[in-house]
Formats: sequence, structure tokens, C-alpha cells
Amino acid sequence: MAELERTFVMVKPDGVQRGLVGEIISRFERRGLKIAAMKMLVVSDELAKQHYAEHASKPFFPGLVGFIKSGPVVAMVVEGKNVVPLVRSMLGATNPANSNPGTIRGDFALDTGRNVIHASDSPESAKREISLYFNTSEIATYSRIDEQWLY
Ligand code: RTP
Ligand code: MG
Repeated sequence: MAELERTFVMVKPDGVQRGLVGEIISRFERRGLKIAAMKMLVVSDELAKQHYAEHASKPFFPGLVGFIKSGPVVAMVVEGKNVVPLVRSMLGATNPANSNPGTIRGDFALDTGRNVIHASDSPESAKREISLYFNTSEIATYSRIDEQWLY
């Protein structure tokens, strides 16, 4: 069995409000990725600032934090081979105008500040973000029945 890595994925408030949660989860499932944890929550001011701490000095930071806590989000832990870059490639570019059709942002978004979905950009970020949003007891360990056909 291949070694499965983990990433953190979050459908942002615009994705939830626009009814894209099912579509997005379905893309990950059909790709063969495993959902190991999932919950809906409203992100607190403190959590939003921790999540996007790397951008604290950027001019867009206050708007980004305000947006992320503006409505419910769906947070997930997603597992699979090479999952961090794989999921980033499924998202498309930060600016949806530069995202290819077939990517989530390329199919569903128009504006950098409303780009529907977040995913970790490195294994280190994934570890940090997963621990911000989930306790270990909230993350399920199981095999997908089709794993032997995926790996
Ligand atoms: P994310 O962290 O949300 O997955 O997005 P990302 O890695 O593709 O982009 P990142 O550079 O980490 O930026 C985080 C979010 O901040 C907003 N942003 N606005 N106005 C701007 O120039 C600007 N740059 C970034 C975006 O909503 C981006 O997703
Ligand atoms: Mg980022």
C-alpha cells in the first residue's frame, strides 16, 4: 500500500453560500482521495488570523480575515498519494482568472478574494493547518474499499 499523505482543505464561505460543497467534495472523492475528517464551522477571528498568519503584513490581510469568518466553511482532512501538490493542482491558481478550466477555481470562481476554496501549500503547512482545525480524535483512520484499485 502506498504511503498516504494528508492535506487540509477548506470550502470558503463563498463556496458554501453558492452551494458548491457537494460538487467540491465529489471531485476529491472521484479522484480517489480519502476524506479523513470533515466539519462545518464558523471560523473565529483568532482562528482566521492564525490560519493566514503568513499574510499578516499584507494589505489584503484584514479583508481576507473578514471574509473567512463571514459565514460557515467546510473544513476537511484529505488523504492520498502526493496529496498536497495534487489538491493544489485541482484548485487552480490563486487568481481564478489564471486558473485553467477543469480546476475548481477555473470552473467556479472569478475573483482572487472570492476563490471558493483553500488548500495547504506544503506538507508543513498541512500539518499546521490540520492541527489548527482538528483534534486527532476527529480524524478517521480507514481504508477505502477501492484502494487496491487506486494504488
Ligand atoms: P489559500 O491560502 O486561500 O488556499 O490561497 P492561495 O494559497 O492560493 O493564496 P495565498 O497567497 O495563500 O493567499 C491567501 C488568500 O488571500 C487572498 N489574496 N488576495 N488581493 C490580493 O492580492 C490577494 N492575494 C491573495 C486570496 O483569497 C487567497 O486565496
Ligand atoms: Mg495559501
